[in-house]
Amino acid sequence: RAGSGSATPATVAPAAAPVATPELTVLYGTESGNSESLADLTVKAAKAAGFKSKAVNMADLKLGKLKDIQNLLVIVSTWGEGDPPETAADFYEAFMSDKAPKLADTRFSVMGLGDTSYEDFCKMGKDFDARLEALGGKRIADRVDADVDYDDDFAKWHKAALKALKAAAQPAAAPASAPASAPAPAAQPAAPIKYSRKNPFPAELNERVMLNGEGSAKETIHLEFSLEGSGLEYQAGDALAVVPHNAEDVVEDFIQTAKLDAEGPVLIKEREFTLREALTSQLDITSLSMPVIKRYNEIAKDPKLAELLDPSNKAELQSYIYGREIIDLLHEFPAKEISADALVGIMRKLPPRLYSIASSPKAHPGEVHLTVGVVRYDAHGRNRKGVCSTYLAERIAEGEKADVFVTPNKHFKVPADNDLPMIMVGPGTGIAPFRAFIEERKELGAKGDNWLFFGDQHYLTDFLYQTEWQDYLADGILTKLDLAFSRDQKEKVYVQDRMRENSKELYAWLEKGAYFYVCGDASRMATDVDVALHDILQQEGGLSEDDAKAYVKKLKDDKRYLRDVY
Ligand code: 2AM
Repeated sequence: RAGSGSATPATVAPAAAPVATPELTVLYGTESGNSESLADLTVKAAKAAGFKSKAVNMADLKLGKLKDIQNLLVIVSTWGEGDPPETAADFYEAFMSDKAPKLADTRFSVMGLGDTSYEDFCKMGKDFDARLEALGGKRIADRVDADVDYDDDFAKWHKAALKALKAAAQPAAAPASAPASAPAPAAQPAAPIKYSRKNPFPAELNERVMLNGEGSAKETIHLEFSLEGSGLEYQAGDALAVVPHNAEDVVEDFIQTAKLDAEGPVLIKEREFTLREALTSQLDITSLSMPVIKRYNEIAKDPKLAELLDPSNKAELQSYIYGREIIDLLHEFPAKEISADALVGIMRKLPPRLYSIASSPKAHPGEVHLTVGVVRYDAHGRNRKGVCSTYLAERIAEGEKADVFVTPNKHFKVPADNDLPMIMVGPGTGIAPFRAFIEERKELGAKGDNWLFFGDQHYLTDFLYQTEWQDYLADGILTKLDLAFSRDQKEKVYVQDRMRENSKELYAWLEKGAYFYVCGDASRMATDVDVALHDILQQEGGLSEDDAKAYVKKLKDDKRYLRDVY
């Protein structure tokens, strides 16, 4: 009887010659954690397909080790204007330089993550792919450049890449014990946790508070959501993704401009919606990008647009896109005839927006808080609204729900050692994670010193969470608070000016092992703060320019210089 333990097999199969389990490395460069979680899924699928596999962060890989990797999958995201993720910047630089080793034995495939609304879409993926080939690597599956809605691309890519690697890694003459006809084990990503990117949690809005005083030019709101019953967990330093809806008036305007029936049916991934529903909750109806214009003009066939899309007119196209949205395209280049389905087909899925969490779960169990700057401006003769920030400001009421999920930010955390000092630079909404950090340290009973640099336009109206900071200061949890209100005097004063004024002490804190955190505007503030940091090291540490750079590099390598910038 089959299954009977006492049965002696009539024949004993000869032990098959041991076949070494092939190894596979999934190398990732991540900023908000998406590449990292896809790398983890790829590793699971690789293991299921018979590989010995691990995920490696670019931040942790020595360049010289690259040549020892035979089977390599790379997942890397692109940030801002074609930049690598913060944690991958050093690796990227070295990899693109002539220090990179020859890769004669490496089989590879690359998946790039990006955002089609940026000009240098998926530049990192493209660079890694081209460089791996130039160094002698063998591409076993085509690169994929994925937009914010990357799930389907990822599924296709990792299945194709694993299949190709499997075929290449397996000796042509398969051992008798593994008949050639046996199907390879299907690559299966891990079972998803209940609430996730794919299945966001409807979180109830408990409270919304306007943080700016009357007369402020800013509109910054504090939001408290309930995570009760979600099973969702987060840590201070993580981000919350919010899946917004478009504004009703923007949707109506869109439908009228396109001269379509709001109640007519459209299909999106085989699901039927009315056009109004699709434009409200499913599609990115605002972000204008080259791919959107291209797809639109396949229908509109406007010669002026065709001209603009010509590669020789790249600069003109960029300047056309600047400050415009899809509705401008519909107005300025009306299509003679466009069906609802065709129009829907030019747009991408409405992407979630990430916000740095402003609370510690230890201080607010079952809740998550956000600090959101509401975006409104005029451009090209129309009022524009930031999709998600105005959704949070005016389209959900207290007691209503918004779809959310947590995206971890593994490195942006309070120091593991409770005694080490923290220096936090967070002007504007950059304050958010530092409110979480201080709450976290208070709950932990951490004794390390804490120093906050905060700035905004005016003391009277824009001192976000003023009373909380003053209480922390009185309690001694906050050791030092330096404020830069840029528009309260004739000359602008910024956080980096306050850093320079305190250069001696700042240097002393760093020498004592302080962590240095920056959150907020990436394009100018974070760059200027970085320059100030280098200057302070030269001035107070007596370091040369190169030594100051090396000091900063060491801070980064030790994960003591951490940025969450956007
Ligand atoms: P400003 O708008 O008055 O110039 C938060 O938005 C604060 O950051 C504001 O006080 C803003 O000042 C300031 N800010 C603007 N540019 C900055 C920069 N390059 N470095 C630091 N802070 C900056």
